[in-house]
Amino acid sequence: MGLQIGLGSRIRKSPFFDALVRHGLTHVTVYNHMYMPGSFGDPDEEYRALLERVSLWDVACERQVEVVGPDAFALCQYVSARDLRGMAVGRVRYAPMCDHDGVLLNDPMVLRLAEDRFWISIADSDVLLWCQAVGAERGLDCRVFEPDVSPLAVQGPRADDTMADLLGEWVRDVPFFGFVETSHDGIPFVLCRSGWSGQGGFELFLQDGSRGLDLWDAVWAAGEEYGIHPGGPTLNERIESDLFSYRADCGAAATPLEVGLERYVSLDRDDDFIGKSALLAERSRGPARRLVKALLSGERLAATSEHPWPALSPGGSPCGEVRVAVWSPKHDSNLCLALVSSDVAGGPFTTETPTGEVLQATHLAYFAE
Ligand code: THG
Repeated sequence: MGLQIGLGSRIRKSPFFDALVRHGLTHVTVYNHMYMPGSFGDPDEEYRALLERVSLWDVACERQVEVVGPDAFALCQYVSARDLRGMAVGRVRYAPMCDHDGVLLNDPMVLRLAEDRFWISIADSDVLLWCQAVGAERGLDCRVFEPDVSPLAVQGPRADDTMADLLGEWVRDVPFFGFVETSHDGIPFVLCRSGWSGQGGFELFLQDGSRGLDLWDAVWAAGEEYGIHPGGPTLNERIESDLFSYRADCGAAATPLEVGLERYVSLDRDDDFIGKSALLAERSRGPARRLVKALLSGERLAATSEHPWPALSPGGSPCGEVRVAVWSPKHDSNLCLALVSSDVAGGPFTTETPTGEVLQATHLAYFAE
């Protein structure tokens, strides 16, 4: 018998979980102490459905941290490296969050539900604890908790048609990173134009965990005439589209300046935020490493490795690591993200796979630039 990993009931299941099993889920990972679906057994078809039709993803593991009360804005503003001033109700901002050393802690989307009420829609780390502690230590008057909210993503060129059939033509007017509270068949959710792909679409933030299967089935039925397919966050497409994955792309200790998130960090803000002085110092000396996107030589890679691969400079010395590597249909080549020292970044390097094969990396771009 091969390796068995016992997960048990500490790993939470989403309200959509039984629907995933019904649709033939084959690959799952763990994110924010929950199962996150990866694949239903045919990654090529999942990629095609996302680029050409419409794809349905359980992303309930993108948990919400709700901050509500008179000082809710003050807390969100202080933990965010991005300036949130001027953000209207019904709008979203992508707002990286750092620790006091300027190290990235998370890269959430922040939704403003009311003047004094926010959802911080988090990547994989325990932002709930961080925000509760920072709020309490600073004596801020607000409540910080995890609400019963579970996002479901509808992504791809036919996502608008699918959601218009389900909810009405008005959905086409929802702007990017804008949202409205709505419902279908008594199921309450926030409809937001967002999602972790470059193909467009919506996220439905389900507000009643007991109605998960009803919401999944309703979207599925509406999408059937558009060729809807089950999927999940799609590794090759998201790299092609420059979407950052916290911890997959950088490990535990990288800064937003190293990983290409500088344009989402408001270093010239006139107010203080956690990590500001460290990030200002880093900006003036220049980041030590850079996240780069590069083409990789060799046969089509089947799946990404469980471990990063060492990156070697043209002179043969260690210069960082290849964090993720995958076949890219868009580039008709293997594609990787590598975190390499700044003196090597921008040029060629090599990497050694777990089977000892040496692949040539050809620089494409600094990530997200
Ligand atoms: N949806 C929701 N929550 C999330 C994610 C999500 N939380 C975790 C993780 N994903 C956060 N990471 C990102 C990264 C990029 C984007 C969204 C979430 C994104 N970026 C756009 C871009 O780069 O073009 C726009 C950014 C901007 O202009 O402000 O969409 O996927 N609910």
